[in-house]
Amino acid sequence: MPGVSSFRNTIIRTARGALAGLLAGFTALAVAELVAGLLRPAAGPVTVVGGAVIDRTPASVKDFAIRTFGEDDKLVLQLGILLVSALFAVVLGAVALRHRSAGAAGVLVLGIVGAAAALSRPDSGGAGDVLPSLTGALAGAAVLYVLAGKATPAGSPSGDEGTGGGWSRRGFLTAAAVTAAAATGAGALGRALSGRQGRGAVASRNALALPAPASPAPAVASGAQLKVPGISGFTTSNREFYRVDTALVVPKVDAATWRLRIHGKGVTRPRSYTLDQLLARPLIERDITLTCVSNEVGGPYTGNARWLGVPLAGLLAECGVKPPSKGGGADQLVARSVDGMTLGSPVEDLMDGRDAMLAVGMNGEPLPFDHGFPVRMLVPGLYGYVSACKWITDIELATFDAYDPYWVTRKWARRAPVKTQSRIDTPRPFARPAAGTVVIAGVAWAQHRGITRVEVRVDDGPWQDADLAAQDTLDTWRQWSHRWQATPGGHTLAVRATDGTGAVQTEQRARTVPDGASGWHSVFVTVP
Ligand SMILES: Nc1nc2c(c(=O)[nH]1)N[C@H]1C(S)=C(S)[C@@H](COP(=O)(O)O)O[C@H]1N2
Ligand SMILES: [Mo]
Repeated sequence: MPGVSSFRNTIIRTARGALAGLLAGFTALAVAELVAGLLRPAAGPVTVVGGAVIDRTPASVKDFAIRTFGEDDKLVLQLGILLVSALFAVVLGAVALRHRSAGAAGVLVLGIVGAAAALSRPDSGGAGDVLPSLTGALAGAAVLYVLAGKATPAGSPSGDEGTGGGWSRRGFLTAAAVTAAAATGAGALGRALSGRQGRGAVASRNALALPAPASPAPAVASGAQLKVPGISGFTTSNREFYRVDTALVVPKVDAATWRLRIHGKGVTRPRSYTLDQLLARPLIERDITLTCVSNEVGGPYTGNARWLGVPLAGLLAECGVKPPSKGGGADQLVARSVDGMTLGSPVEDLMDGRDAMLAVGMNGEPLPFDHGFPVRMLVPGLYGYVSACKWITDIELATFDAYDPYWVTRKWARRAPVKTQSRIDTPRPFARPAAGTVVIAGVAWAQHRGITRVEVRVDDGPWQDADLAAQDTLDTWRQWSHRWQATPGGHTLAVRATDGTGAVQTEQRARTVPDGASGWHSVFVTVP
């Protein structure tokens, strides 16, 4: 029965083609991982392509990703890249059954795309960064070429080159198994090597003893932390602190070789600092609440920590920088990180007496790698994207007219002071509290202006003053609570804050783009 056997052969061929493609793709990524592990982990194809995708993602899509996947957004992106690669691999496998060289060439083209992405990264390590993608692609192309030749069942017409016809099932499966094993080994070795490269950085962090501050933070005001179950902790632990950045691989910077360069417009004494030189200066310790501009009304991207750092204003003055109001020519400070991120802050704000700092410590320990080890910037009152550069390595004085940093080229505002906001932490949305006394509580923030009043409204009732916890400093959030006599039924609870300038939190709803969300946070609960 020739019809049935040719149908069966087609199925076998297709399955083998798909498997050959997937193995070729797997080999390419594994070999690339190995080469990246030997040279520079940040040059691996998934990392560079992921970084290139992040940089080209429109603000609205990025916002959607943060909203939908939260801090798992990077994992989702990496899985997406792997899924798309797998689809390409299956297609190239099918192509290779007919034209072995065309399939192999397809793998090489993908390698070139990876190499181009590597070169386009702002933190590119130079021409060598193309090697992981190109070597991986060569290995993948070779695997596809060989396996496609073995994929054609014995006794059926073979592909264009013809030489592969007649390979037995055992021949194909053996070759596939050997490839899979070799690629797995290469990938695992690559991972191990990448891990080893961060070891100097980890050791430098472990060895870092933070000096005592010349100006310690006063003890957290007693009464700043309410004893209400479900309210945010006044101090956010390093483990709980939100993380927002574009880094697919968290930069592991060795403190021993790290330098901070200060230069640019109006810098009469440009210079470069080592970490030891910064640590030898008088340090300040301050409680500061950091908020992300991508935080939705009621969202989680805000946290409060005790930071230790070098006052930035003094450092800038030492380099000859003057604020615009005192005749300085630069109105924008551009901070650059080791991974090529750029953030721009108003020089006037940095030198107006607030505790803008180059932070080295967070809640009593060196900065965690996730939060910018060894040094990050922090400016009370400004959203993170215009101030809080992590893994900072370069400060350039410039003007807002002359230069747009990373987020500004992506539709976010040049200047972005934190908007006055408040959040209901408890009860949770759709909670079912029992009738009687229910404590409504949460946090409110208006960094550097302070919170003077918080009001709560139940349904269409009047705004009622909440009880305010002690204000720690103007730069921290403030807790509040309100005892509500809950009656059966569905209720909408809303909150609004007033800041130190007397401004009441606006009801006007605004999206996070371009300069931060606004509106009142409300929570719907049902009292059974
Ligand atoms: N190098 C670098 N620094 C960065 C970012 C980044 O993507 N890369 N993101 C900024 C943003 S948008 C915010 S809100 C804060 C978040 O700091 P955290 O992750 O320590 O909470 O870091 C800022 N600093
Ligand atoms: Mo942010």
